[in-house]
Amino acid sequence: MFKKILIANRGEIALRIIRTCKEMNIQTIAVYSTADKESLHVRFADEAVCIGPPPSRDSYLNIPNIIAAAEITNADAIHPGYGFLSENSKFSAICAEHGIKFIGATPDMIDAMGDKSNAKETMKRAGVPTIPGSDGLLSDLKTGLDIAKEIGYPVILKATAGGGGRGMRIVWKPEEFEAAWDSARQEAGAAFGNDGMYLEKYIEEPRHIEIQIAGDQYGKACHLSERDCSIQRRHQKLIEETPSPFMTEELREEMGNAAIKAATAVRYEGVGTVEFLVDKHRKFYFMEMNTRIQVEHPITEEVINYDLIKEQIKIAAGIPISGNNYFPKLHAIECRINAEDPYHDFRPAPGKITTLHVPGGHGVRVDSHIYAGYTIPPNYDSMIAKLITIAQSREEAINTMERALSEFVIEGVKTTIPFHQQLMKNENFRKGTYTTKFMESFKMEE
Ligand code: MV4
Repeated sequence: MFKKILIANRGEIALRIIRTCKEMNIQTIAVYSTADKESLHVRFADEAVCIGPPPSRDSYLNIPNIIAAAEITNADAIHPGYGFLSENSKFSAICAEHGIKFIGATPDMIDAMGDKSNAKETMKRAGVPTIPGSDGLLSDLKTGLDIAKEIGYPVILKATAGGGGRGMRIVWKPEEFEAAWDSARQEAGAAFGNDGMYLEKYIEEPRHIEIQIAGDQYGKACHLSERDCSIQRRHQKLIEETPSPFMTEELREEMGNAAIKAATAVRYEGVGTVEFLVDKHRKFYFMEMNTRIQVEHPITEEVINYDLIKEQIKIAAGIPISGNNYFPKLHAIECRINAEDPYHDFRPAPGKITTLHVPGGHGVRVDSHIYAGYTIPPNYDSMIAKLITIAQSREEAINTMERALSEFVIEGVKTTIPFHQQLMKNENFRKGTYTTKFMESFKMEE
């Protein structure tokens, strides 16, 4: 087992990783930017190394500085958390070259899944359902138009290097195709330095349901059930829950098996997520595969009683997985509490937290790095806490969430707590009938 792990991240996820390391008797090294000098991850780790000034590209994305920090402290592994360098194939390769175990995917795997068209073709060959569309990249506009005519409108153009919805265009009729093609390619080229595009039938009002998987170094893989992440705004998830209110035992079995097929086909090592779009007929299609731990992992941990960070570390250390699939025994919901003003287009609201009261009691978990007197820097993600409730049923988990939200006091900055309070009262949310379109019609009441 590793003796020392460097955590190449900040905020709540850095704390989350340190907590598991402590329980596993593994020494921890925090890295921090000058903006994070007073952060809890710096205080909770055994050692801490400053890696640069506030901008991410100079600190949490600064590969030479992070590798230097790992070398001077004798780290034998690096945990990248989510975001930052977690899906950076160069970083994964550089860690390997330095004899440091990257607790995440291999460079080849990151590249294979990071190229969305390639990932889709790989999954199609493995027998995982994919959305009808082009076979690989579109060579030119004419081919795109021909395929669109064949599969029928609406269609969606997607950048193969895409992410966060960038370089994506829905095309409702042939007359709109050329303009969409030009602008999507231009956007993708500028954002990713890669303007490769592929085409799919557009699925209207789908649900985003993802399957948590784990694979070990010996080719074995299992699934750990689903998370429903359909409630998003501008490709940012606001709330996640498991089980999905849309799920049936039969569908879970089918999607779980498809996810295992996906993981086994690429000999996936580590924990990962296979994202699916599910249409109103409960037909599901591969969308993307994430090769990192995700923000919303705690809801899965809570319903199956399983430490996913511990599993990541064990897999990286060469310990085989049991191979059992896990099914939810409870219901869990996560509300992402962001320092944003939900009454003004969710605009970021960094600043100093003057008063803090964190909810507790039965069925409540809070993963957060904030404290009274903490100043949220403007340089990073606005998520400041994850409020997770766990209960025997969905209705009870919602009731616990309402109770926990009412106890949560954060003063000094605006937060998304009022949004979540209104969401818990929303009829569509309570019925569980929401889709990825939900936030387009949601309006905050004053
Ligand atoms: C789609 C789609 C409908 N049909 N593909 C959004 C980001 C990227 N991961 C893929 N996305 C979508 N792909 C087809 N063929 C709708 C979306 C989509 C979406 C998906 C999941 C969660 C929220 C979303 C919001 C808008 C669009």
